[in-house]
Amino acid sequence: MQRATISMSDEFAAELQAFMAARGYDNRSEALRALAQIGLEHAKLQTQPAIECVATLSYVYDHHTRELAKRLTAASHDHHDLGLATMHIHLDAENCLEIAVLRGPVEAVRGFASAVLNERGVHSGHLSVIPIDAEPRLHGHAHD
Ligand code: NI
Repeated sequence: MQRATISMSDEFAAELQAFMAARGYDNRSEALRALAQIGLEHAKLQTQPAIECVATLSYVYDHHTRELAKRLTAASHDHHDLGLATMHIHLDAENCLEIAVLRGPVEAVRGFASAVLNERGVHSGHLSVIPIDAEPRLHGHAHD
C-alpha cells in the first residue's frame, strides 16, 4: 500500500463529501480510490482503441420510422462479429427498446454504437463499455 497526499479546493471537498454520503462511504481514501479507478478505466478505453471489451448498447426507437428496423437489422448483420445477443421489447404502440450485448475491440464497438444511435428514429440510447482481459477467449476457462 502506498500513500499519497492530495490537495483539494473546498468546493471539491464538499462535492466529495456529498458523493460519499450518497454512496455510503465513510472513508475518504476509499471514496477517492473508487473514483480514481473509474477514471483510470475510462482513460484506458480512450487511449487504447484496440482493447477488448464487452458492452451493452440500449436504445429506444420508433418502429414506424420508414425502413429503420430494416436498417438496424442490416447494421447488426454487417457487424455480426460484434453481436453476442439482442433483446427486443415492444414498449408501446410506437416504441421498441433494444438491448444489444456486444464484444470486440472498443473502437469497433463504439463505431457500431454511434452508427446505430445516429439513425433517424432512434430516440435515445446508451452504450456501456466494460474492458476485459482478451486472453480467456484463447484458452477458455474450466467448468466442472
Ligand atoms: Ni418492437
